[in-house]
Amino acid sequence: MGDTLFAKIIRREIPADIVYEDEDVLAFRDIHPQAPVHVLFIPRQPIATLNDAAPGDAVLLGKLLLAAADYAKREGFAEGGYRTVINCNEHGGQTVFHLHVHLLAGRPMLWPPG
Ligand code: D5M
Repeated sequence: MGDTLFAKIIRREIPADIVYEDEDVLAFRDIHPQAPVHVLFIPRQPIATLNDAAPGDAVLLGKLLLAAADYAKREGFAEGGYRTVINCNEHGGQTVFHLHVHLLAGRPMLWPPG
């Protein structure tokens, strides 16, 4: 359990372009960017999907979102806007089963998403 691609990035077993980290959260650039800015925010603690998050993970989930918003402010695109996404399971388009928040920015986003 927990031995996904992202667990390997946390353990520095595979390289990643890490842009932020603290005791709970790691953030790195998506290898297949869907926008000029595409960063993934992941908890160090492995949670497979949003379905697997428990009430005790509430603070951790909040930290992921706050880390994304702080990054947007630091990088200067918060006012212009951005999108955060958590894909869950097959219909959500999830491919890596270590919960992650996508932060996308640098172009106008369409709605509804595909
Ligand atoms: O998003 C999983 C995302 O993970 C997808 O946008 C590609 C990205 N990805 C896959 N492998 C890597 C590595 N090695 N580095 C950085 N980003 C990666 P999902 O929501 O599960 O579809």
